[in-house]
Amino acid sequence: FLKNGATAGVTCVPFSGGQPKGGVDDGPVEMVRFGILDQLQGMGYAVELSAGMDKYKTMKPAQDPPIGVLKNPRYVAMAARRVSEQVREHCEAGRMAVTLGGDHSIAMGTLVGSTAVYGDDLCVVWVDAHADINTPSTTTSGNLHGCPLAYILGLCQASTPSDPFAWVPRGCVRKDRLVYIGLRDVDPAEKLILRQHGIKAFSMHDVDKHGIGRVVEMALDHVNRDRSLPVHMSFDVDALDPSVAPATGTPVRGGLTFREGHYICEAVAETGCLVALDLVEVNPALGDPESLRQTVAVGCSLVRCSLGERLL
Ligand code: NNH
Ligand code: MN
Ligand code: MN
Ligand code: MN
Repeated sequence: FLKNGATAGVTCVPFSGGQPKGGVDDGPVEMVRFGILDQLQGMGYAVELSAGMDKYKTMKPAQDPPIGVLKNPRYVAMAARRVSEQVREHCEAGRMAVTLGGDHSIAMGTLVGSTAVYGDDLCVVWVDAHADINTPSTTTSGNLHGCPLAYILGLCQASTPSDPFAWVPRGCVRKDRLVYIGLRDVDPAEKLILRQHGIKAFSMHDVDKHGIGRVVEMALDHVNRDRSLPVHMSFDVDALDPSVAPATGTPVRGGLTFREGHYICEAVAETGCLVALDLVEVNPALGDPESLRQTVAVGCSLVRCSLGERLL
């Protein structure tokens, strides 16, 4: 799919409006400071960086009252819309779209961007402790980073003209082309949604039972049996165990080990099908300097592995 697989189109999204904790907006700059762009160049990629990352901080609307329970709805929608345009440009140009967050609400944008180019052939591998599939009516937190997939899959009510998310093409990702790995903190209403819509998910229980090798194989078999379709991987760093990635807003114990996380990335890279990658929820403001360094380092390392860095 990649006309020029050797170019990485990187979009930095310093955005935290999809959840209440500050600091996750500094995730991208910390990963850049750690050297992710040079590292990708060192691997042989040309790096094309989206312009205007400062805009995300200044685009916050003066007035953004909650809509129902949803917090910062206009801000989240504006930021995600901008992300969608930047990711679409990278995909159109045949680049590997790499998006560094930021909280996970920005995935609404990355998926609109990638599906605009790859259509409903696009497969989504969502690596997360959480399912991020709450609708505006099921979310109890009102945090939009817990909702992106409900919009993308078209599980929310039809949009009204005043809906800030009216630009999101409902159902741009097919339910049978989404698969989860790493789940362990799923809200009761989300469990119902997954069951009702037959959405495939591999929880940490499945990782324990089958081993990560078999789980990734089964996950890819589900969405992309012939390994012929384009894949977008959205990796929430909280999928990793908090001992591996402590600096994140909603850590949940019992997560992926360092190697399990990397194995997923290596195995997806090996298929040659990856066209877009999100690495989100790195929050440098949480924890001591060593937790920060460790989390930023593992985030960069997951990106490199997903883009084909090999152990040997
Ligand atoms: N499900 C919860 C919610 O809707 C938590 C979501 N938090 C995340 N998702 N970090 O990845 O608010
Ligand atoms: Mn998430
Ligand atoms: Mn099609
Ligand atoms: Mn999460």
